[in-house]
Amino acid sequence: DGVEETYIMVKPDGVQRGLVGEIISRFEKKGFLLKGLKLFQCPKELAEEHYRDLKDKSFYPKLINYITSGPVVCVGVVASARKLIGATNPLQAEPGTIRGDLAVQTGRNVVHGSDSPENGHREVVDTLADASQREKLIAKIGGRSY
Ligand code: DAT
Ligand code: MG
Repeated sequence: DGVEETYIMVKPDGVQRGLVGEIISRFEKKGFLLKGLKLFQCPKELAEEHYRDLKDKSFYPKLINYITSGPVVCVGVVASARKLIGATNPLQAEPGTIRGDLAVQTGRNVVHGSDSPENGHREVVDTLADASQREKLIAKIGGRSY
């Protein structure tokens, strides 16, 4: 519909550290409209789909292990949200950003945010869609249901 959306995911370290409220609160206080929200155990097949562009990187197996290691919180927001999240390496992320304020390690950077409107829409649909859209995803990744 032409409205930009971003898929935010509080990663397993963020959930385990009790940062879900803090992170969602930043998007709410900024004024972004929440489109969807859920606690989710990411299946390996979906993690691989989500990070498919990184599959040749040396850290890819660790990344997949980490993202599937515990529940994540999926949030869809209507807005471009990368600036609030900050740089991939939390030591380089500006103070005031989520990663700049709350994290120190690239491999434990507490939150994901999609990098383009197209990926934002796709990632929201993949995790927060209604049941009929989920059926299409299951067919696409040829995996189990979740
Ligand atoms: P971002 O999450 O900022 O969009 P990305 O898409 O380049 O960053 O990478 C996805 C995730 O992969 C990132 O949040 C953490 C992990 N990652 C990226 N570069 C890494 C590195 N050099 N070492 C370890 N993990 C890395
Ligand atoms: Mg990325």
